[in-house]
Amino acid sequence: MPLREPVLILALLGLLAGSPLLADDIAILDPYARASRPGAPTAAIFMSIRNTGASADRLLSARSPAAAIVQIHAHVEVGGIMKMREIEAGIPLPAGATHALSRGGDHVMLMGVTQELADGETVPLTLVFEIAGEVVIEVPVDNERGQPARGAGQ
Ligand SMILES: [Cu+2]
Repeated sequence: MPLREPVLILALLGLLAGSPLLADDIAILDPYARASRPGAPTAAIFMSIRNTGASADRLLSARSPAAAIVQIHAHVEVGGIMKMREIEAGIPLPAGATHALSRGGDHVMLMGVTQELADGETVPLTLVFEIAGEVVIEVPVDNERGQPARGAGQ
């Protein structure tokens, strides 16, 4: 496959530059972590995952030394209340698709966080894909991101 070598080089450049990250046919775009609240034992990680390959893949699981338990979560409505639920089958990634992990939607959940997640720090995260295998990224902590606007001066 003639594209193979350029993709590999891009992957190496991505690793050196930090972002975006390419590992074979998976690109991780704009990852960030956010503590549920200051000092909380839980946190969520958001990003966009792009499958740039020609075949479908699947995000199976994730792990991190920064938390005792890492799960892939979805938000589902139960009786009018949004609750988080583990996606045990993982997240399917059709060829060419981009799947957003975002506030109020799917996310990587850290439980039993072993370090306080302060702005400016990074969290190591390993994403395990069915086809692409393991993708290791450093996720910057950004507790301010995605806060709804609350008017001028606040
Ligand atoms: Cu969650």
